[in-house]
Amino acid sequence: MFKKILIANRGEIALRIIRTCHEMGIRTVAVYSTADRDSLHVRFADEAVCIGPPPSRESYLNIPNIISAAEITGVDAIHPGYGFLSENADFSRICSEYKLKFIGPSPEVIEAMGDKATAKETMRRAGVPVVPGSDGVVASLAQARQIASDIGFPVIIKATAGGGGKGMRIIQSAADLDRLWDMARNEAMAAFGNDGMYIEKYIQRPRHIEIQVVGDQYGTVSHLSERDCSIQRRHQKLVEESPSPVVNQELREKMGEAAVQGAQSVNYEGAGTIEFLVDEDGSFYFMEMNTRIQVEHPVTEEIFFFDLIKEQIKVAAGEKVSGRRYYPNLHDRFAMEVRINAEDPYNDFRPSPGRITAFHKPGGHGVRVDTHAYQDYVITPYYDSMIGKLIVSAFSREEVIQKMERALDEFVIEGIKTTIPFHKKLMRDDRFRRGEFTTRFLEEFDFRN
Ligand code: MV4
Repeated sequence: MFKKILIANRGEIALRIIRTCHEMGIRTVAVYSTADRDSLHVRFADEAVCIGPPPSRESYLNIPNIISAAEITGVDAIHPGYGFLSENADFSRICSEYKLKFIGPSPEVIEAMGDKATAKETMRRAGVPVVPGSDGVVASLAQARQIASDIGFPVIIKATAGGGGKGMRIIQSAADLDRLWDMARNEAMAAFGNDGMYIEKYIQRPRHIEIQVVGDQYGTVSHLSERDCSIQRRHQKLVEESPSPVVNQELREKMGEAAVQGAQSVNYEGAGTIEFLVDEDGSFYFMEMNTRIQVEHPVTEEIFFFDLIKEQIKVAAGEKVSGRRYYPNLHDRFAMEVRINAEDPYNDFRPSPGRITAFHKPGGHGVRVDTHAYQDYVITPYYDSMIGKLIVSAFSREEVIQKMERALDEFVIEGIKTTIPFHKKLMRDDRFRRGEFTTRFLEEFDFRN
């Protein structure tokens, strides 16, 4: 097992990783920018190294400085968390050149899944259902027209270098396609330096349902059921839950098996997520694979009573996963996470940096708060606005929502605006309470009424 791990991240996830390392008897090294000098990850790590000024490019994305910090402190491994360098194949490759174990998959797998058309083709060959469309990237507008007329409008064109909603265009007609094709390609070139585009049938009202997987170094992949992440605003998730209100045991097993097959086909090592679109008729289609631990991993941890960060560290150190799937505890549980962002929901979710003048977290049975915030903590404008996650778990979805409402009422954050009022309103919405929502839900939800 590793003796010392460097955490190449900040905020709640850095703290989350440090906690598990210490439970495992592993020493920790934090890295921080000058904006994060007073952060809890710096306080709670055994050692801390400043890696640069506030802008991410010069600190949390600064590979030479992070590798230097790892060398100076003599760590065996680097945990990248989420965001920043977590899905950077070059970083993963450089870590191994320096004999530092990157806690995550190989650079080749990161690269293959990072190119969305390649990822889709890889999954299709492994027998995972994919949305009908082009085989890989489309060579020309003429070919795009041909495919679109074969599958029928509406279609969606996606940048192969995009992902997470970046570089996509919904196309309603042949005229739209002619008009938007070059525009979309030029945008993709400007944004990603790669203008490869692929096409698929547009699914009008899908749910976003993802399967958590963990693979070991011996070719075995296990899954830990699904998370429903359909409640999103402009591709930012706001609420995640498990089990999904629309996934029955049969669908869960089919999606789980498909995810395991897909991940196993690339010898996937580490924790990963296979994202699916689920249609109104229960058909599911591969969308993307995330090759990192995700923000919403605690939802799965709460229903399985299982530490995913510990599992990541164990498989990185060469331990085996337990089989084709993990089993939840004796009684089926339900869990839900809401993201607490320093944003003003009354003002188009505009970021709201500043000093937290009062801070009280909820507690009690089935309530978990993962946060790096505290009273007098200053939220700077340099990083993303998520300041914490409130996760509750219980034996039914109804009970989870009741508990969430209670916990939100107890949560006190003053001095900045947060998404708490939004979540309070959402929890009272009838359609949400019935579990009737798609990825379009928030387009129609006006929380001020
Ligand atoms: C789609 C789609 C409908 N049909 N693909 C958005 C993020 C990126 N991972 C892919 N996305 C979508 N792909 C087809 N063929 C709708 C979306 C989509 C979406 C997906 C999940 C959650 C929220 C979303 C919001 C808008 C669009």
